[in-house]
Amino acid sequence: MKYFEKILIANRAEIAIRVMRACRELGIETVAIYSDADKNALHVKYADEAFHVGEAHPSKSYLNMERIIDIAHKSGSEGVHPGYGFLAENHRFAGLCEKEGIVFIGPSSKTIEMMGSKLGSKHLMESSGVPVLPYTPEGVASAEKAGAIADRIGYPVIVKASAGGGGIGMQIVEDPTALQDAIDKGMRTAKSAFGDPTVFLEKYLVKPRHIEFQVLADAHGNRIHLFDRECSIQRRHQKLVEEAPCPIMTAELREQMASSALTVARVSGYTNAGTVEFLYSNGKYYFMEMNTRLQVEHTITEMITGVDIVHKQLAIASGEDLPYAQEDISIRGHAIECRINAENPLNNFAADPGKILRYRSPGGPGIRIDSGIHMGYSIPPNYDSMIAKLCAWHATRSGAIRRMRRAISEYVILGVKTTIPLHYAIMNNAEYIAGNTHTHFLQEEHIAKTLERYQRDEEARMQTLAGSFEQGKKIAAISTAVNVYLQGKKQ
Ligand code: MV4
Repeated sequence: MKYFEKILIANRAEIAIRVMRACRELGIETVAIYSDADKNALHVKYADEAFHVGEAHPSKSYLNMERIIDIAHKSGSEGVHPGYGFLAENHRFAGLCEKEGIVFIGPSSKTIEMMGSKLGSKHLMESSGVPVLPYTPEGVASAEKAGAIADRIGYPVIVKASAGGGGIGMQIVEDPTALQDAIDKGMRTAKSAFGDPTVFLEKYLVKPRHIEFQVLADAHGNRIHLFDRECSIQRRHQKLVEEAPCPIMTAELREQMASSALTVARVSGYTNAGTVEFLYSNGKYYFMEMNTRLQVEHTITEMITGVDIVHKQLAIASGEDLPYAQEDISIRGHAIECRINAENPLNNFAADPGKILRYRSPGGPGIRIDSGIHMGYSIPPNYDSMIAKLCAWHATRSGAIRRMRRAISEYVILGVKTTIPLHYAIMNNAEYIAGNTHTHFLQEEHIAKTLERYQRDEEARMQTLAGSFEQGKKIAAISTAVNVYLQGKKQ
């Protein structure tokens, strides 16, 4: 069963390749699109056919709905897989596909639109018995009116854009005197980022955990979850390290959260793969939002469940039944993902695009790499800085951490700065090893301490590895980078 003869992948880089890999295994032909900046990109070479879609700027290429639909028709593609980012959560694009008789490989435009309203989806989940944080049921514009509710909720509160997500327009408010300014600022940001100024208030949780559940739902009312992921380690709302399952999950909490996640999927009429995002603090969890797309970190769920999520997306989109029931899915072992970004962790994570001069990727037992780069490839400056996802699986969490350290030690990327040294520091951090993560983990002092120790270890290793030119050069680069980072910390 191959579900489709041919599909178009409306994305680029590692995620486009990930989708095409599933297609090739199934015998589905693939159509790539590429911008001016991506003429030499790996996803173009991997595809069976490739079409130029426009200029480098996303609005002229990967976001150009009409042009993409046009290419889908011209190439005879029966479906479009949007990957993540770009058009993946654009209900108008999903609707356009529906209208044009092209299968959008994701949920319905209606569900995407409904979940796009953070306020609307909170109403629905609250009335369906899913825990939510105390909030203002309507949009707020004046502190005069919202102040009474904020008093009742209790400070600190957070201002959030209803059309938002990903942290844009968010403002933390510590006391009533700061409320009006925060609402004004939130509304301005929301208006310019989303064209919708609606903001609401919610109880603010200090240093919560971000825990999410992967769900799959077919068009015939079958719904399952693929367990949980812990995604708290982030910077500026970009996740850096994820793991599955969540290290503090208990059987009881998992049962409750999974049941809530499946309720979210049911009441939203969800189909295809999606993620239900919760915040967790002091033994309690709260629904935040649903991501109506395949996520970057789906890989680690695949590693612990053995389910090929992209394969299931294709099956569901073609009208197939989910081939299993909840009891058929279990967790096997533990998986961690490190996002390797072409940026300098020691210079405020500034993007560092450019040419890859040396590239050697890890391998061996339990390692998975999803990437769109190779030696000699020039990373264009126009897009996201994530260049590879390094995932490690092991029967145990501590084994997965050790395996990740081993894989990192094998990874050679020269020519651009990357987040690799930071990942090594995290994998050696006592708090991380103990499973004590939260959304502000990277702002804590202990990370700097781990980097310091890591630097000493690396200097010792450099002596023994001096014979290996590439390794020596790599470690020297890391050492220098760590120094710069620590100097930055002291200022
Ligand atoms: C919060 C919060 C604390 N309290 N809401 C950030 C993006 C969006 N998905 C929700 N976010 C948060 N909402 C309340 N009521 C803290 C965050 C938050 C966060 C959440 C998940 C992952 C990383 C984060 C980093 C900073 C803040």
